[in-house]
Amino acid sequence: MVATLVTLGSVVPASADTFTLPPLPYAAEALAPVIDKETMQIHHGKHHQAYVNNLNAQVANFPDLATLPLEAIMSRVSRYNDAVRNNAGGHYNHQLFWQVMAPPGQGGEPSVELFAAIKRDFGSVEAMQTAFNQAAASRFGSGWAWLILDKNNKLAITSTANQDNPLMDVVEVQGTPILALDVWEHAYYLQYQNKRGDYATAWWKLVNWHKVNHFYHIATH
Ligand code: MN3
Repeated sequence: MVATLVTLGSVVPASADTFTLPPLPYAAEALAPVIDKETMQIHHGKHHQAYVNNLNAQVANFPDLATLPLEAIMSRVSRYNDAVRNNAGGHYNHQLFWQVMAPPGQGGEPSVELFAAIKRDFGSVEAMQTAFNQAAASRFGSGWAWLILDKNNKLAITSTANQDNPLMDVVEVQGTPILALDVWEHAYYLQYQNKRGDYATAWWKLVNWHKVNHFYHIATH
């Protein structure tokens, strides 16, 4: 007796996933010696991939996730569950984080326009960096430090817990992020162990000012 083959009318290919992991904009080893290759491989390939997978799993519960830009999901994140908040946040935050870093020596410097705004709002680049590192150091547990353009079009430093970010309608200080630092232990522990401050200080060697300048320009025009 010949078995009857049952074929599905349509097969949804894997590429139909709403959210996908973008490739790193540089090789995993390119940020060494500030961030080592293994940390980058695990952080991007395992952690960021998990946020993408877990966010895709929520599309069945909230079909509008498939139709909205990530930034729009953030601005109305209070409508969803914690899984969307954590994983859409994780996806957005890491996409930004990879972009605002470059191999040491390749990141350029603040544009004339951004430099003037930093001077206006913090006094100097060094004072801004000190405030940023203070925010990174004082964030209890897991989270992020941010340089944002706030609702008054001024630059401000803030930090958020877990995978929250300043675009979310659930956070205290809202604004447009132009620079982000991941201070979860998974971002630095292999190389820096418990020395989060050393990681934050060294990380400035990686800042991709070309991108930060661009994000500032977009946010202000
Ligand atoms: Mn991370």
